[in-house]
Amino acid sequence: MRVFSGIQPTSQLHIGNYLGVIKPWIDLQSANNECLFWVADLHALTVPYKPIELKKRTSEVVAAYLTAGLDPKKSIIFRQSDIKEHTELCWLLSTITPLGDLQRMTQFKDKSAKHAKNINAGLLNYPVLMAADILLYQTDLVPVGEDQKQHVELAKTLGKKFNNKFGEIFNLPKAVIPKSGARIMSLTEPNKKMSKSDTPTSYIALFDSPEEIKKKISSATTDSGKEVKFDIKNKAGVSNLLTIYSLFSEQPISEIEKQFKNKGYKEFKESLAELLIKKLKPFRELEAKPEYIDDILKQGAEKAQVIATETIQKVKKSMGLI
Ligand code: AQP
Repeated sequence: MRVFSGIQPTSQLHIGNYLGVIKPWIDLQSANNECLFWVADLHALTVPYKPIELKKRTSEVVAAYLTAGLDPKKSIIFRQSDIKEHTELCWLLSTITPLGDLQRMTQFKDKSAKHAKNINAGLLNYPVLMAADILLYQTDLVPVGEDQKQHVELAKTLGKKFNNKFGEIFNLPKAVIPKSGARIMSLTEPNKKMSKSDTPTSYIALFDSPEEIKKKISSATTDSGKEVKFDIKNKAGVSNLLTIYSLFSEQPISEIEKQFKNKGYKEFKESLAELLIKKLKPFRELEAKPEYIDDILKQGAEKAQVIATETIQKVKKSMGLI
């Protein structure tokens, strides 16, 4: 299977990005799939950003990929803006995309509300660029968190529509959503997704110091009860912390509930903080060598370019452009 997925270099990566996608990528890479993992720097331009930070964030994302276990010998690791066919195909696909479909997208509505002073056309066209990313590589599987499922479905719809109109060009992708960890919630507002563009107290970044981890976990929102029990409806905060505990410790939630029976939230949170400090140590100790990262991106782009060129040629031919 050809696997394709990426992350935006918008801010520091958090444990939601790690549990929702990076961890599942490692399993897909180990299962001998043909994997392409990339940095979505063009998507990152749709929200306010500092140009000087973009390259640094891109390197951090690649460094996090490598620390987590992505292997450039097994997977193609590249940067979106290095392959110009992404934007070319985005334009071509936009000519068959109904405006109403884009206006209906949950992310567009959420981000428009969050960045009310910067509702740019890129934010609206984000899913068309994402469809171009996916279809350009004739992707089979797109591992994503719950929030991106709607965009992958649109990519499939546009691929199908294009094939019906111009001939069988695109492979139709399928979203792969993990059973647990697909929607890690904010530490401060457990009814909202953990997001890297929110306030830093709401997420644990992969590079957070032990002190920051302890502070953020101890002040994570829970409830007025005492019982460490999974109950999304009445105990959203505790349930989220249990999910995080379970995924990092690889223990079932029921075991963790037993372990903390009659022990209260303080002890549970201290133990979770210790677990995170231990598990995130490799990210903290990471020494990102810029030349090494540039080299990986360059080699990745060369390999990705071959697939992208082949697809765009077929697309342009079928549309009467060649
Ligand atoms: N809280 C989350 N739980 C599980 N998975 C998540 N993902 C994001 N947040 C969670 C998944 O991570 C991948 C990369 O996300 P992205 O950087 O492309 O953009 P996003 O989905 O918009 O993530 P953020 O953290 O909320 O970033 P900002 O704040 O920049 O918009 C995706 O597959 C996503 O599902």
